[in-house]
Amino acid sequence: VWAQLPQGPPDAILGITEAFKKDKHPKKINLGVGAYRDDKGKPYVLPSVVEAEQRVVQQYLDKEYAGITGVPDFTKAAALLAYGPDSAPLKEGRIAITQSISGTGALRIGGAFLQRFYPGAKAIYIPTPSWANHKAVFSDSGLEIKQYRYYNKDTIGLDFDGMVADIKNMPKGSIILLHACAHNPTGVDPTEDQWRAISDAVKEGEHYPFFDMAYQGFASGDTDKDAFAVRHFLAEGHLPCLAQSFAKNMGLYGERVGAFSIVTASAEEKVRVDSQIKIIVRPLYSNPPVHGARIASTILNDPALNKQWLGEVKGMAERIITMRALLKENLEKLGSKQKWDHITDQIGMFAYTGLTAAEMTKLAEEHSVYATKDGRISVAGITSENVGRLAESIYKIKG
Ligand code: PLP
Ligand code: TYF
Repeated sequence: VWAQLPQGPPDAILGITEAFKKDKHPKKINLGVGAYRDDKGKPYVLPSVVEAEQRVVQQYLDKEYAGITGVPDFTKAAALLAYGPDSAPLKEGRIAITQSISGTGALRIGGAFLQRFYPGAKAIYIPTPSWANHKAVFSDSGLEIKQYRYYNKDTIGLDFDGMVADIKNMPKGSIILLHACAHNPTGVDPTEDQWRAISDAVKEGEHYPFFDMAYQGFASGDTDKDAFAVRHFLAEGHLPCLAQSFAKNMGLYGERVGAFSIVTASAEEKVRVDSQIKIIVRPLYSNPPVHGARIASTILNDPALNKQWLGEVKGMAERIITMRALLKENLEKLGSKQKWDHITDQIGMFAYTGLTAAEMTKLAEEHSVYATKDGRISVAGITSENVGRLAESIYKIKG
């Protein structure tokens, strides 16, 4: 049956780990996939997660199916985390929300919902560049992919003018995907003032904002600060939708904990939106797994544990910020003639080094340092021990 089936390419990001595993170098470095590592280079299970999981297990809860939209205590708390306690739509019961298979699943439900019901063109504008999976998720949802300018490779920063001009040139009522914070892959975010201008341009065009928030807390170490864009859009009267992931900020990667929500115009509209979300989810996977959502819910709903978790998120964000500074410092100490300010200016899990694909290949082949060909490195994979060798490797290639 499959004799004619072509071999597909490996995932651009997850494929890196396979190449890394095959390398025999004793000091090889993997900066490919965006997964947090502690300063010993080990995966990190947050102490708040360990505590919450023990509490969940000790309750000997039953293993019945969750409802189609998941664990209600979790989704309520997830909405509160994103939109904030002062959010008018939240207080007025106008936010439809469902648990999802992490952030990817949330994007996929959103894609399906928009494909089925959005009254305008079935296209979505994503930034150039964007997370590699966005194109696949939305085109598999039946949406046409279009792009807007985002990154300026000359400044290794935001192409703010290009972005706003592109938003203004989109057909009225276009769907636009926005990374809420810690843009992947560039680590380049708009400032708060720039977000205000972006919100104005989106409003002017009557566009539909779709926020992808996979790193709340990871950018600044403060979950409220990282929610600025989403909350500002709401305050400005936009009615966006939102994909949330708890993979990074709770380290719950493999538990697949996320949420998809739609801000609606009224409590009555919310009920109808809810009903259609359920109809989309039912044939996709029926209902989500409960264990990870129970862990997240325990953390979010217990004030002491929540406070502890926020401290741990801050700790992860701060270690990343320290590694950025160390990498830059090491490159400068080596006498690099390049400017490396962007390494410390960028935020979140990734740094966009500005290295070309050919230079990234050299980095892997000659120095056993693995990362994506676009020059992105996962700063979370840098440690006090490997930062020196990393800087030397980059210096040998770039000067
Ligand atoms: N969106 C962005 C921008 C991401 O970087 C990621 C990856 O972590 C996701 C969504 C979704 O990831 P997950 O499905 O693991 O929550
Ligand atoms: O960009 C990253 O590295 C993370 C993790 O198919 C990831 O977002 C990468 C690829 C993928 C799923 C998750």
